[in-house]
Amino acid sequence: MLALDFPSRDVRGILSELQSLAVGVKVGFPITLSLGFDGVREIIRDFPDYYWIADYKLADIPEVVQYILEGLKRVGFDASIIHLFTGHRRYDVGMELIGVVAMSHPEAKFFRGNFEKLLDEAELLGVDGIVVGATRPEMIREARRRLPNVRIFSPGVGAQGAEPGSAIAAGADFEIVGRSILGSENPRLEAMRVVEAQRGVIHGRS
Ligand code: 3DU
Repeated sequence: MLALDFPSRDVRGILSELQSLAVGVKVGFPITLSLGFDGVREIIRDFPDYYWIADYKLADIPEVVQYILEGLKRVGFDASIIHLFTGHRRYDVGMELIGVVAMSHPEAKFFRGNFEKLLDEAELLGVDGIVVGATRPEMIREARRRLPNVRIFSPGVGAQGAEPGSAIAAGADFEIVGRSILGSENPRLEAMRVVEAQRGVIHGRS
């Protein structure tokens, strides 16, 4: 999946080029600040085959989260990322929910002590997916054991150091890649490299 953070190039061109290589696109504040929600809505409308994830990492009281989720659904998103540490009620939005359990960046030290509790919260809330950083393969393995039916999304591949395919090898369902593709001279070629590494894992070649 592509993390479409920085609109350094022609966004539509990149989305067209990656259609056969990426199954989803994650959109957050960086690109929304430049395109606005109307711009994001138009892009989602023009590329309906991607699984569109709203990554605004929601962390608020349930009434506010419910209201925001309804708005994001109207923008056209298929799923939304929420923080789990705030605690939640069940939401009625017709949209998949993905809870943050363990972030990939080195500064994310608080996730280590709270990992088990956040997994408990993900289970209690019945989320469809969780985020576990690709740089933390031992946590991916543990999350896969604990929540066998929940999809695991792993950012941190490429720019943050995790090798393409490594999170999938540990049990993740999807790897999320941003800068190493967006910042590349040839995004399609870079995405092919990632997909080829993932295929290698799936076919047991690595
Ligand atoms: O490092 P990259 O450029 O490949 O981008 C990673 C993306 O994943 C980026 O959009 C960042 O916001 C997101 N992310 C998480 O959601 C959670 C993490 O633990 C790490 C990155």
